Amino acid sequence: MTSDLRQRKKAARIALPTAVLLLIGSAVVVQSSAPAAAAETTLRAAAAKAGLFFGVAASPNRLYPIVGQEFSQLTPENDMKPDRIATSSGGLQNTSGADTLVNHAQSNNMLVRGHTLVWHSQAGALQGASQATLNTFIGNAINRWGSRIAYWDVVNEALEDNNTGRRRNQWPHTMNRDANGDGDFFDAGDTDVIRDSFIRAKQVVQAGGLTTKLCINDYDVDGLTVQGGTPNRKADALYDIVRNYRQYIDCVGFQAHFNDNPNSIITNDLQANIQRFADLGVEVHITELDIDDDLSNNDIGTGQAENYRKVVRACLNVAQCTGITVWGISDSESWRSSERGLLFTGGNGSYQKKAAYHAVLDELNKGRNPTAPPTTPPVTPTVPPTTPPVDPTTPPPPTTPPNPTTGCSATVSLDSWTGGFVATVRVTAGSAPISGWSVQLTLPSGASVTNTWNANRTGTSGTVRFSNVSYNGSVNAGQYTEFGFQGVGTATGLTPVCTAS
Ligand code: 9MR
Repeated sequence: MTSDLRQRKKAARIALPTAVLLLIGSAVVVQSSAPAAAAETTLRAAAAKAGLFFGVAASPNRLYPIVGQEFSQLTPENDMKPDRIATSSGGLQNTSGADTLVNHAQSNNMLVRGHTLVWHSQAGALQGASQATLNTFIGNAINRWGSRIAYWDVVNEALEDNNTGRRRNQWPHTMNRDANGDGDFFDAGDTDVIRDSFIRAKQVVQAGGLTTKLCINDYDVDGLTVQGGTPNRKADALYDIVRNYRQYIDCVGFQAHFNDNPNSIITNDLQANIQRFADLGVEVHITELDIDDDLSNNDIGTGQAENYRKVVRACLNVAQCTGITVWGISDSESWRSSERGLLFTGGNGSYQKKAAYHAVLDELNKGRNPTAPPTTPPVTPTVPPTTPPVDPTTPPPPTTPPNPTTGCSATVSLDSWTGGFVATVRVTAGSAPISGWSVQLTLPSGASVTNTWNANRTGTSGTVRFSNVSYNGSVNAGQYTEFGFQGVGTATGLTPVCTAS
């Protein structure tokens, strides 16, 4: 990041006791209609219950117990960057730190985000490399860890600072060519390092039968607007990239390094921006979250804890926002320690929870959409059930309506357009907790699935089966989790059948 992005105004801070902050937070809570469940006491458990991961950036020398206890996803903060692992010919070197992190994640049942393959900064021996060499590196890096990496940042920070909406003009973007001069790099004759890197990554994933999802990641792309209401052109440019290359891009990372730079503040339209990317059918992640503790010119919230709460809530309110990662454990061990932007104080394995931690945990425990009505509200009969209108074309209701006391049930809501659809499936546990689930449904002829989030999938057309991923299999009694899929064709009359394990 450039130094102008690090400019901070340091106003005097008013320390509020944690308990007061929590009281302020709880005063605005609208209770969910779902039965109250015991609050989870770790970030990873609370997030899992809400159907998302909660992760942390980590280094091999800081793999303290807290990493596996509080977090369900790990991003190597520096150990998978090209300057660490790439040779000038696109080979791999010095992978021991990355290996340690991947192994640690695996043994603690954490997802891994690979960070990062193509980046103008920290390029090391790849600085100035050709697309062919980048492609070699992309293949080597993806294949080394295979499906042990759930998400890879294929391209990082491709867009310029200062809200211009332009690509960077330093390598590797100097390889870009706008053949017809129309101002974009999306045309057939254009050369685009973003497109070509994603095409290569997708080839590698498909050739290896990997489950790894491919992401583009950037900062200052969080809101629809920046300070003062100006459109966020950097976010708009990212949106255009994802829309144009949707077939290769599975996920989008909003870094979310919030500070006092006018382009780096938290705006009220964060959720709407997450939603518009989600509507393209990609997963959205908050990938590098930290929030300056005296952010003074933000549009929403006043204190750090409240700002954390707002960011977590914006993600929770969009089903395809499937994970939040904080960029380090504690303030003193952070890249921006002077802004005290994280959830813990302390260091070297001994950490103390901040008000921001409690706010995040509390917000996660509320789950997704606590104030929204159910997407498929139950139909309330307007006539007494003892005198139902007789309709000879309608079969009689079952004499023993299904009312499972255990197991799970599933409902689906559809968002359709000409030629395509997005389905959101809600899996609800019966009166007993479940530790895993699968949902089977049959798509009409001509419809097929092109993308899935929050679930593993078998099949793309006809009868398709979905099952939980590592972080959303456990659902408490009466609670629900959601997954989604996008498809082509028309999907009507879907009847999901849920089986619990
Ligand atoms: O936190 C990282 C810091 O330790 C490194 O010195 C720096 C340079 O590699 O990168 C920091 O992480 C950056 C991330 O890789 C990309 N987005 C911005 C992050 C903070 O600068």
